Amino acid sequence: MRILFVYTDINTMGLGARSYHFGIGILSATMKQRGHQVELFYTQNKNQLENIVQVINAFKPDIIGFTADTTQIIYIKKILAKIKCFKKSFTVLGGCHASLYPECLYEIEGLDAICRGEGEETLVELAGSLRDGKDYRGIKGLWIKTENNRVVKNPTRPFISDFDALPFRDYDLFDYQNIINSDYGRLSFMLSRGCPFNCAYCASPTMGRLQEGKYVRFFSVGRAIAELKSLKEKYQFKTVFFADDIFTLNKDYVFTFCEKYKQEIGIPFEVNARIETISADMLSVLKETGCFKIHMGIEHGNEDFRKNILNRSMSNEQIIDAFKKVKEFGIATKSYNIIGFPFETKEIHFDTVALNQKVEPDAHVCYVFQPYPGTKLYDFCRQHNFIAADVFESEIVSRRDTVLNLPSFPRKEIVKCHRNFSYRIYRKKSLRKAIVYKIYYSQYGERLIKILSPVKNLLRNFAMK
Ligand code: B12
Ligand code: SF4
Repeated sequence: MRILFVYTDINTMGLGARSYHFGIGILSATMKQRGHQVELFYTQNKNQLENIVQVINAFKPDIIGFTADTTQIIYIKKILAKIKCFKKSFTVLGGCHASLYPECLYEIEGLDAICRGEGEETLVELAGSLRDGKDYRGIKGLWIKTENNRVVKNPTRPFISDFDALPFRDYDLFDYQNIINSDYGRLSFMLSRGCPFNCAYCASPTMGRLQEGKYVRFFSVGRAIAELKSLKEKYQFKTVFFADDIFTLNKDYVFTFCEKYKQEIGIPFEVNARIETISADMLSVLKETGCFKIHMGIEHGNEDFRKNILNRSMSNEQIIDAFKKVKEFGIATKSYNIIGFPFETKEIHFDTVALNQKVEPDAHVCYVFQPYPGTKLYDFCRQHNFIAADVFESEIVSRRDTVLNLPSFPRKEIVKCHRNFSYRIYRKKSLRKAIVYKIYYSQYGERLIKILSPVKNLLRNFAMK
């Protein structure tokens, strides 16, 4: 069978960097392993959606497999409207939006099915049934449209238990060297799936409740290193970013992984960590292995708000201590922050500014809160009428603007505070950094950055000094 994957990457922030998709990477490898042919339609440009028509004409797919998070749904709808005439292809949507809001199947015209949860086995079964002319309406993991817009809702299947048995992800499908180059020579990699924590704004824990079995899984160290080695042979990269939810979750794993990584890969790397998992012995091993930056979520600087609304139990003291420890080991830090949560006020947003001023991260990001279906905070927003029912009909612009209507924190104020966030953090310590960030987050920042993307390396070095 011929499968065309569609991955739109529109209005996502970043200096023009293209992105890899781990989900499509593994689905593609799985399908190729079963003898199917695979193609990809990838775009970062909303004015080039109709280019898919040429790809469909040339490739003649039996299945068109879309992937999307909530921010991309609007573009998937537009593509489906443009390819209405290609009735011969079976259309299926997977990813976190369809998984957590399967009802979108009723709302998206031209879509035949959605996949809930992990898609490897589901897609293999679907392709096999379509090829053999078998009835596919009972395939686990799928909701399928039948006659008169009726939907068969099959249960999900358990999480994949033999995680190591998954093939190496397909990187060739993407222009992978180009992706690495567009991200400053950085290769992104994932060792795991899942997160055991339960932050109220995050889609990850909700995905964990969708299927039976063990959600948090890591590749064995041997399996992970083997895939990294194959990448090292094929591509040129200067650093590695482990994009796992929490790289530092299991101390023993980190120690064993680092030992092998140092021997067999030896390329500087950065990781995501959760405050509570930071310890001196782990930092020492990480530093020795070449870890140069650790990203940690602060998300909000007010301890009570963080505990009660975001369901994040760490104290401010723990946050300050974790950032301090990381720095003591000569490792750079990056903080993640969010503004515009339900019930937030401008006043308590300044606690986030203050905490960042205190921990002095070397880098940081601040996003405007977006409510994702399936999360606690999404339900909260609906209950309190902070968002309209048709919220997904609007373009969600790279988390620089809010879709919420909050009496406690008006939209105008949220946007203004977001634009000034970085400036406020750095103005006392480094005016140069503060000004560069002010431009980056300004109204025209995104456009300016696109224009300046050929010299983005220079800009980054200038800003980070
Ligand atoms: C790595 C990552 C990234 C990477 C890679 C992008 C990507 N889309 O994979 C980067 C850094 C580029 C990124 C960017 C963004 N991300 Co991101 N990202 C993640 C992260 C940490 C892991 C995702 C992952 O790779 N999981 C492992 C793979 C194997 O799972 P998967 O992609 O879900 O795929 C499986 C199934 O869903 C299914 N499936 C998926 N697609 C399809 C298609 C078909 C046809 C079928 C049958 C099945 C199927 O099968 C796959 C294999 O089992 C998650 C958090 C999390 N833990 O899930 C956030 C997450 C997905 N990201 C999120 C967001 C918001 C974004 C951005 C919008 C942020 C921004 N820049 O503005 C962009 C959007 C980019 C885009 N165009 O999709 C949100 C999405 C929330 C939501 N409900 O919409 C998440 C859930 C984090 C959160 N805040 O809760 N992200
Ligand atoms: S720790 Fe990170 S990945 Fe885990 S639930 Fe919280 S925000 Fe999501």
